[in-house]
Amino acid sequence: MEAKINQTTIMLACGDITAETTAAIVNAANERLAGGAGVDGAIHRAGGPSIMAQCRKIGGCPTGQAVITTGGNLQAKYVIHTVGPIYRGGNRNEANLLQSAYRESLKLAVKKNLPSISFPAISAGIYGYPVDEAAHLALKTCIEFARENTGIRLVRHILFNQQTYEIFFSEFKKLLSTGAMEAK
Ligand code: AR6
Repeated sequence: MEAKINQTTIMLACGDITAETTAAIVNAANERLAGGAGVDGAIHRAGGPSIMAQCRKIGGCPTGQAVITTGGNLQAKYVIHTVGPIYRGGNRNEANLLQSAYRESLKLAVKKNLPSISFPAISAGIYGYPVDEAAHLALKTCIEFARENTGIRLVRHILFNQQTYEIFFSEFKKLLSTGAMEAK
């Protein structure tokens, strides 16, 4: 499923983010940029040790912020490492922090003049964010960003399994039906 907002196409797809050919892929990292399981582990495995060497130099990333390294052996030229919130019930500023993680990643892509970016479902795995809420916030933030910023042509949301894809699909449809956006 995809929709075009101004100059930006926002697209949902099922798959493994390490195979993406967008200019950047986003990593759902931790504050120490120390690597881990989930998508973080997969990106470091596929990209090779040069990514971790750059992460060590950067030293860390607060929740809701984003930093950039090169993509190592990945097809994507860059990895944008962002840190989503750990879900602790929903009253600990999680929604703002999750939106900030998406927004800061998009801002970094614009700053670097990158035309395309792929996101995983940040915080929706080990960090425990309910997938429907995470999907709503992810898509809302990207739609709002595309309305207000030009430069990024393609934003892909890469969902690791069919169930997560279906949830993103349904949240995307809801958001599109409430706004004047062309969907196909
Ligand atoms: N491609 C796309 N999506 C993936 C992939 C992949 N290769 N692998 C997993 N996912 P998670 P978080 C999905 O746990 O919740 C790490 O240890 C996964 O199914 O990777 O933000 C970090 O170091 C889920 O839908 O990230 C942090 O400590 C989504 O990616 C912590 O986990 C996010 O799941 C971050 O937790």
